[in-house]
Amino acid sequence: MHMYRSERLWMTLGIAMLVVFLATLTTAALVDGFVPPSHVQSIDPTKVSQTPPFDHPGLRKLGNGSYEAYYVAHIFSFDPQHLVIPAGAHVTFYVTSPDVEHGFSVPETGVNTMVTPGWVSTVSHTFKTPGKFLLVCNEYCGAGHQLMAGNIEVK
Ligand SMILES: [Cu+2]
Repeated sequence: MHMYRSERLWMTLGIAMLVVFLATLTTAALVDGFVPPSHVQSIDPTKVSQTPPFDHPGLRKLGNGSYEAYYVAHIFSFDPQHLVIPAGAHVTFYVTSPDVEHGFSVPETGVNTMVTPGWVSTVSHTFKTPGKFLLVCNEYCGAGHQLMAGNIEVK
């Protein structure tokens, strides 16, 4: 099969770019530990209020300075609205929604995830210094979206 030199060149460039992108993706996944933003844990969105541990959202102590925080994001508030955690705590947030798509963001901390009905989103952060952090929904979720906020107090 005859191929022009320019065809061969472009095909080589295309394959080389593909190899570079796959190598970057593989390196990010294996070396840097990057994973898709959403956890693979699923939940029936119609039964969130009856499904443990989301039937009693809040903070759970695991020991060794680690905590789990279970949140339900619904129109137009977070449950719990206010969370108090000790300084230095490593908190893993588990967030779900029984209604529509929401956002879960704690500015200045890197805690930021989408909350999709039917799925449990997970994000972790170590709160090193005391202070009061705002928790906001950063996905437009309806007419009361601007009211959807809470706070996290680190003592
Ligand atoms: Cu919202």
